[in-house]
Amino acid sequence: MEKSKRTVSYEPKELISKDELTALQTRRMKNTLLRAYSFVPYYKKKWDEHGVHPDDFTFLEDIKKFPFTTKEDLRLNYPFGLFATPMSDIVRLHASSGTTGKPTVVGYTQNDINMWADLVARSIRLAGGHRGDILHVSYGYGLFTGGLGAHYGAERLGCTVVPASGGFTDKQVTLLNDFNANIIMVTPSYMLNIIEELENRGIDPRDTALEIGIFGAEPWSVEMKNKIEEKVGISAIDIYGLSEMMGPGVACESFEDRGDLYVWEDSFYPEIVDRDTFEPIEDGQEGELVFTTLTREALPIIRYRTKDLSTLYQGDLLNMRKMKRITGRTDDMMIIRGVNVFPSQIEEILLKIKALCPCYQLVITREHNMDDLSIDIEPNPNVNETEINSAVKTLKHKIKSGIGISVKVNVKPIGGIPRSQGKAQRVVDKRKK
Ligand code: DLL
Repeated sequence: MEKSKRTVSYEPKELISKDELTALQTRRMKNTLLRAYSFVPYYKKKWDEHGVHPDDFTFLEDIKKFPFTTKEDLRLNYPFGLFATPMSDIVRLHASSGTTGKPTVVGYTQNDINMWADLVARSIRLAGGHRGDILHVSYGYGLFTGGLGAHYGAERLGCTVVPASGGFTDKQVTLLNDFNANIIMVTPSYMLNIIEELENRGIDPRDTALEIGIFGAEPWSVEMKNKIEEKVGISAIDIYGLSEMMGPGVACESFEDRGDLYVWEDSFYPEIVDRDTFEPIEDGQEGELVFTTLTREALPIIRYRTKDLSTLYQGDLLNMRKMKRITGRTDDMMIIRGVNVFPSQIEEILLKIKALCPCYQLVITREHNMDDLSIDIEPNPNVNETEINSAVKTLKHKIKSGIGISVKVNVKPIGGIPRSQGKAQRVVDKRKK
């Protein structure tokens, strides 16, 4: 199917009116609160201490009376303490490995798995996918929700799924070529490795059958998106999700209304709160995304603080609101000599410099109580020394004038920066010893 001929079809559930949506969300939210209070002792205790009860909820804005849930709450209840169903009803477990401490464990009933598959199928459809597409999944299969989440959703839509998982990039390229997949689901950073491997084999990525890439699981700048679209000749669609809500498919960009993502508000109620005070803020302003599950049976989560920074607003296509592409996470922010810097700001500048390869790492060090940021970069192949020196100069200058910090730049040999097979590690913090 040619890219230009793709159309998106919608199901009645997605075309719900604003009033119907509000009524549905209110009903589902009430059930979720009752479920959490009745079946999860941790919520009961916390809300009793806080002086709130599900009876205090009548309208959607009443959700603001309830306390937030954080990753710490999940850790404290490791592994199954927040489950609202007996283990005999849990058919699947996933876990996300944090950088410190215990992983957070999430559980699903059969209904949860079905709902998840429906929402991922809906996301792939919104991204332009159809029954009959050959869909290559390079998100990792296993405890990470990416692989199996994408897999079940793609099958639900009726795609032919290639469950490649992450890694073995040479094999991925062979499969992509031989099976003629027209959709790929993968992290944007791993897509860069696949592109590199194709090029190493002398294959122009534009000559593959790929038409659509559905990328997520990590922050990626608009520049990265443009670069992938240009190099592969595909539509690079953004998909968002987190294990605490279910996995991929909480929100997705539309093929027909490009830029930003529609939130599946009939299943997840989004709020934005001030990143410092945690006070709720109006649509249209940036802050931390907070979600409440509306249909989860096994793991109802109320007002989960994601640490992801975004803005909610009403799009044109659906009555469910849109969220802006994630600009960063509150815990991603680096403070370099008093200046707040997000890795995405550096990526935006770096990717505009043609002589540099899009793989990079930011290294933070501390000397004499002062933090320093250096950027490890690789040049593109076939770039000469003069061009590299000029690219380094441009990079330093643009970061100084755009962000206001001085950085060191280390040019590594080609292949010198570790390639990701899933989520890329963009920041190496050498201060933590
Ligand atoms: O990354 C689920 C997922 C898999 C989403 C595949 C999309 C595709 P976790 O491992 O729990 O779940 O990590 C969730 O990843 O809070 C964000 O910080 C980040 N993230 C996910 N999608 C995006 C995106 C999966 N599209 C955390 N843009 C989230 C930016 C994203 N960041």
